[in-house]
Order: sequence, then C-alpha cells, then structure tokens
Amino acid sequence: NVSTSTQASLDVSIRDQVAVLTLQRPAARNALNTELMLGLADAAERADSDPAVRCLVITGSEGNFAAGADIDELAARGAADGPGDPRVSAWQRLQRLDKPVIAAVEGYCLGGGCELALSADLLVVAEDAKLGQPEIRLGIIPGAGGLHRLAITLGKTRAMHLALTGDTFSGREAFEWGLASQCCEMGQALATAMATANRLTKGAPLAQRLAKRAVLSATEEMHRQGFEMARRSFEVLLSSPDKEEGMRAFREKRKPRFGET
Ligand code: CO8
Repeated sequence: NVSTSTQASLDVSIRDQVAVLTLQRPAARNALNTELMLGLADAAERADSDPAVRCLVITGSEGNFAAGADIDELAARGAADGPGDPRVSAWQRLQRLDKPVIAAVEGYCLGGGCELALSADLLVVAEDAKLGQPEIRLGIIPGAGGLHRLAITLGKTRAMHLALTGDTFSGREAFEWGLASQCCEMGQALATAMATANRLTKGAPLAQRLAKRAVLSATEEMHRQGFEMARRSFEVLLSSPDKEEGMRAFREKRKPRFGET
C-alpha cells in the first residue's frame, strides 16, 4: 500500500461508549487539511449528540498526532478567505462540544495539531512527544487559540518564549508544566486516554457537562475577544510577504529569509 501526502481520512469507532476519532494522513504527519478538519468537526458533533457516546478521544496515527494545518493549503490562502471559510467554522465547532474530549498525543503535535490538543478538555501525552507552535518560523501565528492557551496555563514568560521562538517542548515537559493531565511511555497514549475515558463513561453526564463549562468559564471564556483577535491576526498574516517566504522555504526545505521585501 502506497500512501501519498494528499490522502486523508478520519477513522471513527465507538468502543464502550467512547468515540475514538483517528486522524489518518500519515504521509503528511497527519497535517490537518480541509478534508480532515471538516471530517473531524462533523464526526465530533455527531458523537457529541449520539446518546450511545459519553466521551470523545481524538488521536493520530503511525506515531504522530498532527504536524499542523496543511502548509500547502495555507500557502494558497490569503486574508480574503475570512471567517466565512468552513475551515474556520470547523475549528469553532470543535470548541463547542458538551461531552468530555480527550486528546491522546504521540510524536509530532505542532501548529494547528498542538492547538487541537490544547483545546481538548484533557491531554494525555507520550513523554517523548514533540509539541509546539512553530508558526512564527513560517511568518504567521497560530489561529486557533494556541498562544492564549499556552499563556493561560504557563504564564507570560514561558508562553512568550515559545511564541517568539517556535521552540518545541516534550510531552514530559507538557505534563510537568501543567498543560497535559497525564504522561505515559511512548506508544501508550491511546491506551492511557481510553482508561481515563472509560472512567468518565461511568460518571454523571449532566454534572460532567456543567463541570466542563465551569472550568472553561474560569480559564477561557473571559479571553474570547483575545482568541478572536489572534484569529484575525492569523488571517492578516496570511497575506504578508514573510508568510509567502516562510511557506516557500518550508516547501524548498531551506531556512527562510524574513524581512527582505
Ligand atoms: N502541512 C503540509 N505538509 C506537511 C506538514 C504540514 N503542516 N508537515 C509535514 N508535511 C509533509 C512534508 O511536506 C513532507 O511531504 P513530502 O514527503 O511531500 O515532502 C511529509 O509531510 C513528511 O514531512 P518531513 O519530510 O518534513 O518529515 P520529518 O519527519 O523530517 O519532519 C516535521 C516532520 C518536523 C513535523 C516537519 O514535517 C515539519 O516541520 N512540519 C511542519 C510543522 C509546522 O510548521 N506546522 C505548523 C503549520 S501552520 C499551522 O498549523 C497554523 C494553524 C492555523 C489554524 C487555523 C485556525 C483558523
């Protein structure tokens, strides 16, 4: 079986009241193209309203979670494709789920992949996973709340370092810094997430839903305007010369030369 980086699919299975949504585009390190994002949002909404499902687990395939939004698609995209873009609403739909969502992360978890993982209610990481927001190296910033979520949990100092350098951090660090709720050995993220999901299926659904809302009201709700500001900044940057150069350099596998035009 030959897989090419354009092939993408989302695998959905329901196991003991847990919907497992698996990103499958391994040849592109599960980079989130439109097909994958829309498939994920549709499947997550279906699971959220399915009475047979109590908890959602989002995971990757072949040792990686997701290496970000699809850079080839972003390269072709400008600021004109604004909030009406179905990809933007796919991200928003994923933020509105009532049931608990767990992200199970192995390997690369970068850019939009990291934003997806950080937006889950619980984050389970393999200790050697590589997380980060490397968008700055492409001449853009994260558009789906990544920098806010890092700043809310890590505080200004560490979040600013990560935002400006694009440096990655390990799953072990994510756990020690309080971003991840559980850390496990390489290869065990899905099993660890499933064990936690199975515990949640025995809990009180309405109370869980309201507990989730209560925690989000203390951490994220008051930052809505800031999230929106970052998303608009992301869109503005999509039309900048540095973004053109950053994404061309990624494709040409060379270092970008920023600020030259
Ligand atoms: N998009 C498209 N293709 C990708 C991506 C990506 N994000 N990541 C990897 N690929 C492709 C590569 O181009 C390569 O394709 P090909 O075989 O055709 O050359 C294939 O996957 C394998 O990649 P590598 O050869 O680079 O594999 P390595 O194991 O050497 O490296 C890395 C893996 C470190 C993950 C490397 O691929 C990498 O750095 N990827 C890019 C990471 C990145 O910059 N991510 C951020 C993207 S921007 C973003 O996510 C913005 C989010 C906005 C959210 C929007 C909200 C509204």
